[in-house]
Amino acid sequence: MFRKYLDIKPEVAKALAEGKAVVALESTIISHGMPYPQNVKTALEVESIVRENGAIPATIAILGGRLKVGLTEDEIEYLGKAKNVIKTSRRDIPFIVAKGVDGATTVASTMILAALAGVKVFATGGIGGVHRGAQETYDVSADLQELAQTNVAVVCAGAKSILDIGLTLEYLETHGVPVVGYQTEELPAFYTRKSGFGVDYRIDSPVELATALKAKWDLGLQGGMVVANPIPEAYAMDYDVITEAINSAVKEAEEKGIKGKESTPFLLAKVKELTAGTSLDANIQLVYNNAKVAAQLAVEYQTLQNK
Ligand code: PSU
Ligand code: MN
Repeated sequence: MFRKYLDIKPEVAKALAEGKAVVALESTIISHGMPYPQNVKTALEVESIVRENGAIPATIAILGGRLKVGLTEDEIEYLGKAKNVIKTSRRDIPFIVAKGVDGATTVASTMILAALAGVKVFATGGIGGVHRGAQETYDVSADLQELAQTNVAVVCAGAKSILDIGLTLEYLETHGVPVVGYQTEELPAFYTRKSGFGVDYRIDSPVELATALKAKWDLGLQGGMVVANPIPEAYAMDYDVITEAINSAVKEAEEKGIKGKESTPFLLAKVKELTAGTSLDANIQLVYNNAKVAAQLAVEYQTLQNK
């Protein structure tokens, strides 16, 4: 039934049919997470890195109401420039399809489309989570509920401290979502390698990660996995600089009454502005690093599956 809504890029369809590794990539990071032209440049470079590490990239979005698993270079360029692309999470998908318009997929909706196509591994920058002050606002990203129910592993650089990282971890624990540290015992906080919070398990190699993922799904344990991969040391930001920028961004969002789906994009843009763009460089580098680990994981997972 769902197939009539779905356009899988031929190269991706072929890889899936042949049991080759595929890595899903999201598009909200392109449309709402980074400015043009860095967004397009990064998205294309991420695809190359996935290829260099032995997997086929599938950037995911909704274009003209069609669910696209795998975009062409022109489509990525279009998404990066377009002004009217709608940030699309789980609840939005049916309406973007029904109206036949363009939607950039968040972590939640990218997981949904990846799962429909049979893609198991996904690389991004950071996931959404429980926002600071959520005790009052109830602002909890739909990404977390998606991780609880959809079978896709998400390689990210941890959670940004625009969020309440402690509450985000509690939420994931309640919903049975494993939070794995890739070569780290501490959960990274996106721009920095440290957050002050531990991970559930430290895993040091892609094959070990793949083995755990396969066991999870073979056992029918529904849901995803957060693979938290720290930003490379050379690109990590100064803890005090980024903390101050984030605190002032959160304060400004509160004062301006920014709510709902606008909240995350507002905070991301504000932090970038306050750090004179150095956070954008860090953001780009950590996404590259996640693409590499995701491709390696996808290759090992596929090797186990094909045995
Ligand atoms: N965090 C980032 N960069 C991003 C996002 C989050 O560091 O681009 C995007 C992702 O697409 C994520 C979404 O899924 O924001 C979460 O939005 P919300 O909090 O409204 O669910
Ligand atoms: Mn929200």
